[in-house]
Amino acid sequence: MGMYDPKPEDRFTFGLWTVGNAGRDPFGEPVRAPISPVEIVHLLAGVGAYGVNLHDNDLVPINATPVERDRIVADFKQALQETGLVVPMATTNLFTDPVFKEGAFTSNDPKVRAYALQKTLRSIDLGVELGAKVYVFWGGREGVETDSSKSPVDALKRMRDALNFCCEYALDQGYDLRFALEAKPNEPRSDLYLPTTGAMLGFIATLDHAEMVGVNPEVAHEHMAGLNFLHAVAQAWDSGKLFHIDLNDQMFGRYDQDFRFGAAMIKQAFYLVKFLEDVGYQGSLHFDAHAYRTEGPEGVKDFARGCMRTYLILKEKAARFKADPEIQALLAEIHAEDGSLGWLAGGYSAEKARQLKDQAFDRTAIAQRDWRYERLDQLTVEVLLGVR
Ligand code: GCO
Ligand code: MN
Ligand code: MN
Repeated sequence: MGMYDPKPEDRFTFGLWTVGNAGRDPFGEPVRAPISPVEIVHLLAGVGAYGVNLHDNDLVPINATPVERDRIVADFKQALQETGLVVPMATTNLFTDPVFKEGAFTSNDPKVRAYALQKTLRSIDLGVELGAKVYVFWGGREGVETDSSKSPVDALKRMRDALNFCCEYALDQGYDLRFALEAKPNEPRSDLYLPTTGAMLGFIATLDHAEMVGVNPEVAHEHMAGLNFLHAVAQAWDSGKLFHIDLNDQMFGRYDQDFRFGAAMIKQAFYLVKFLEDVGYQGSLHFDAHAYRTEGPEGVKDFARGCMRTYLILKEKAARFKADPEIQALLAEIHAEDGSLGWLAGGYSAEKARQLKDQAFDRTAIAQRDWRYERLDQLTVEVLLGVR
């Protein structure tokens, strides 16, 4: 077994919709034959993944009868049993069917809102039946093309009502389930509500059961908005809200690319992996991406293996960064403190405020400091390029 081969303890997961993606895009028809959920489970087990996640309709078609549903779920469970794969996360498709063209929880039509809620409750039941401990809410079509159609305050209120209802439902059923909200700035709507992870964190504080709701940040979504993904993840972590993560890659300012993890912005991917490993994030490492449209069945496996392998390589690079004497010496210098301002630590007091106002600072001398970040960054790049 190679050192970059995935193991179950790495907690790598893929959605049915990721390796199952048939390559349809706004300009072209599917290029790959459909793969059944049972086949996907075997494919994922073959490449060394730990788990598989799903939308309700990735597994059970929207028109399935209860009898068909039970048969499909039984076959799927059998595939899980045969392979040892688990289902750590589930979610609802509230975006594909035309009924959701104007939104789901935030739709102006109360029938659509109620149907979206019904679909979600059923999908929560399915997820729990399959063993999911995290339930993701991605808005999908919760947004607008024209703000003349809807008040954004009403949209937030409707979203809040729906999530409060779902929280109460899960508690009422005695489910061991936490919710993770996933932000995206645009696509498929022009503007989606709650467009960033930071916006989601602010919104969660307004929910009745904020303690059971966290976030599911996605690399591509923060990058689409031109934001630093690491900083979003760090804020979620700091708030105790990093319940799940969607790994993929995306250039700033482009269409929604969903590239293989590490395919586009390797340095950002490195800092992210380093952070997750440093803080000891224990949730799933979920790849929400798909193979290039040029690929057939072998390319899909190359894609899935590549996501996991790149993560493990970057994890090893992070260890190398930590063990590099020159990098560590520079960091020790950068973070050194002489302790002379130790009295200011530990929060406010009237005495400290008085003392601080009297303190003399030699601004010009302080400003002389040379931080050596050019050297530090070059050393980091050299670790990444494999010459250190
Ligand atoms: C996207 C989203 C979705 C969600 C998925 C799970 O850009 O389409 O990332 O893939 O993650 O619906 O909630
Ligand atoms: Mn996405
Ligand atoms: Mn996602």
